[in-house]
Amino acid sequence: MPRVRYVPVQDSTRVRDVRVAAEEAAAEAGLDEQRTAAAALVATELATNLLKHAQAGEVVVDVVDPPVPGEGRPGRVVQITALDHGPGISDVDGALRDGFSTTGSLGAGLGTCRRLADDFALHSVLGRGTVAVARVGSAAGEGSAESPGVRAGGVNVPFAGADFSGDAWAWVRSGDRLTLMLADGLGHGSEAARASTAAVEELRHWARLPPAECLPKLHAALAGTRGAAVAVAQLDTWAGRLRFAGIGNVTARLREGDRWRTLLSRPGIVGVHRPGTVREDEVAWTPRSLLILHTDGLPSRWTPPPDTGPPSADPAVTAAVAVRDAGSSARPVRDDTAVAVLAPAPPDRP
Ligand SMILES: [Mn+2]
Repeated sequence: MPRVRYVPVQDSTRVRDVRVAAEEAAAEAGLDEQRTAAAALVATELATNLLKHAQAGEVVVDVVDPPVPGEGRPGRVVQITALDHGPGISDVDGALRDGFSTTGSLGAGLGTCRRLADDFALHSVLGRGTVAVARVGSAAGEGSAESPGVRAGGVNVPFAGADFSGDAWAWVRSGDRLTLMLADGLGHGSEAARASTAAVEELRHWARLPPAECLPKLHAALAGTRGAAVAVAQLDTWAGRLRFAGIGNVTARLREGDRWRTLLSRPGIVGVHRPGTVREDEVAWTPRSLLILHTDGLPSRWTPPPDTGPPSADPAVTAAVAVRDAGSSARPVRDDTAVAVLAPAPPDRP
């Protein structure tokens, strides 16, 4: 079962823990020595930067599917997400230049992160904090040969800093069909993770099926586990249509222009109790659309704030901002929290 590594960073002793987490994730992802070193350096820099700019924050290190998935290949990319509630960075472009440092530290700098990582995105709002996401895969630029015009990404935060998250997301491709799935294993901890991991593994066999046909396959595969709530969204890039089906309590929000629409799941528990019929929604997907799936670690009534996005922002950044800002309200988090985002690729992307 894949681990999710969550490291709160309150002082410099935790920087080493973040580096070790990145090295462990790199080993899990099968990265070579050079890419492992790159992941370790990026992780060290992001953790150091948290202390420098915000005094404290959190780093999540995870092995994820790449934002543009290859045909039939499982994700083997180390994702390092740093979140803080600090004062924010006033000069984001400047902070991304090599050699830029606001405090004269000897850190490699965020410019180095951007150079070493396959993807690097920084979101900073003065007074609210900073989110940085870096992905390091086996080779820079791999898989970017043909862009389907859409990207997906997510963030998974285990409850109480546990080794495993009961939530899991996956992003797979079959021809023109790209499928984003978010599963919430019942409860939390390793047994919940076993259920959601089974859903991820089974999904990889059925990437060509529409969501309503995929869910019964997942239901069969999850028999004997605790079961999971599962939402499946599938974009047909050729037709520009998004199909959605879900069973259980995973929330799906679709931005259509200026409003958010909720895509409804059926009651049930995949692997335990399946509704007789699984209804599938089909909606148009445009370059202004944005889809956010989240588990019940976020309040089910949470509404994405008006400044969510923009749609072309890195989907994992949008997910991380949602986790940070929705989780910072008065309501204490009592469960694993995962958010997965489907977003149009920026038009100017090379
Ligand atoms: Mn849950």
